[in-house]
Amino acid sequence: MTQNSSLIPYSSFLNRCFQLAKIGAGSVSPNPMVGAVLVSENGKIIGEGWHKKYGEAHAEVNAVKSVKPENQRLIAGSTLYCSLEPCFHFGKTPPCVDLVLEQKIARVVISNTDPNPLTAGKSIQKMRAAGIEVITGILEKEGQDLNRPFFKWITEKKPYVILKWAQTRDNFIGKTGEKIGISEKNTLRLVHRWRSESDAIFVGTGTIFNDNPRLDNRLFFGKNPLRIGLDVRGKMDFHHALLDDKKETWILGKPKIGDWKNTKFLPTVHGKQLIPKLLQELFLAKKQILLVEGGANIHHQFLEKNEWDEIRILQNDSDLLAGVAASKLPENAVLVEKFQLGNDTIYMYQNSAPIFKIQ
Ligand code: AOF
Ligand code: ZN
Repeated sequence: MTQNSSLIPYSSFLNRCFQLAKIGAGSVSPNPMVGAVLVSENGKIIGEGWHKKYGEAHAEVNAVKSVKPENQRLIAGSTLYCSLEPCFHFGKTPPCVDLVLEQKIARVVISNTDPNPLTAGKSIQKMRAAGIEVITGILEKEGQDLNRPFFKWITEKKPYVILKWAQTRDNFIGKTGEKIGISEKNTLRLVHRWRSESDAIFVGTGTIFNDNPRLDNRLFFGKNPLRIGLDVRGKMDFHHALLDDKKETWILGKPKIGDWKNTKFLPTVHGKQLIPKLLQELFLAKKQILLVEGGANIHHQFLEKNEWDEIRILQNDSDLLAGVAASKLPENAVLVEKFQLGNDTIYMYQNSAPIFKIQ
């Protein structure tokens, strides 16, 4: 169904679903972020829910659970708004479509059909067959934008790749052999937020030896992602933070003897096969979002293969005059957002290639 002015109320409730869904950022991957709103026949919101944590209850279940006892009689006959088609299958949780039927919900308004082959329109069919009015495709593009990593993951079986770098106004990302800070403190907090919303962070050998990064999330709430460092020749030593074995870590390179608890060595992932092999390993490990923090050589390899989905550049207004040059922005990069944080300007680009074909 296409959108027209008579569907504006649908849009506003679905926008609320998107807001709710986003609370799950960083906690639900590799599942999608999903929000649901229950609206009674007289147009009042009686329940709201979102998918909070991977493996736990889905948005629809939380929306039904949130209804106050005095409003429970209003569920039958109500309209359920969901940012994604309710699931059809028994996964880590039972099918949400059965909950919709049990609760005698009269109408369901959906933004996106679930591309997961286990659902993929089957719930829509089942609900229609049971006499429920189902309206789909409202704010479809916005729904897909919300879950770009999930759509790519399901349709291409690959993680979503975000290239991130900080640069000076004159396009330098640093100096060889010297650790220099470019971004301001508040901007670093934003970077840690991005880390918390990612499943893995990757850096190359140059960055490890230059900056000795910890690659953790210490400035924002939420989780620490998997740390990945490239060390083909096994030159890292125990003063490197990535070898502290304190957090889940992959080292792409020569194994080091030791009693490792959280560190895994993947000796075969390098050379020409580096990117395809890494993406495949990440997919198998259910890591959906990869943040690539550098350096320029690593970014270059992802750009050359067009294996990237977003580029996020943090540009400080200072000049460095000389140093390591930032990667060149590819022609297929589309600016989708730009904002200011103190003396830093944040540029967010997306790859113009569509991730997911609108059916
Ligand atoms: C929904 N509502 O809130 C979400 C859905 O293993 P499970 O049971 O958690 O199922 C995961 C799949 O369910 C996921 O791949 C996607 O297809 C769908 N996610 N569906 O009805 C939700 N998060
Ligand atoms: Zn579900």
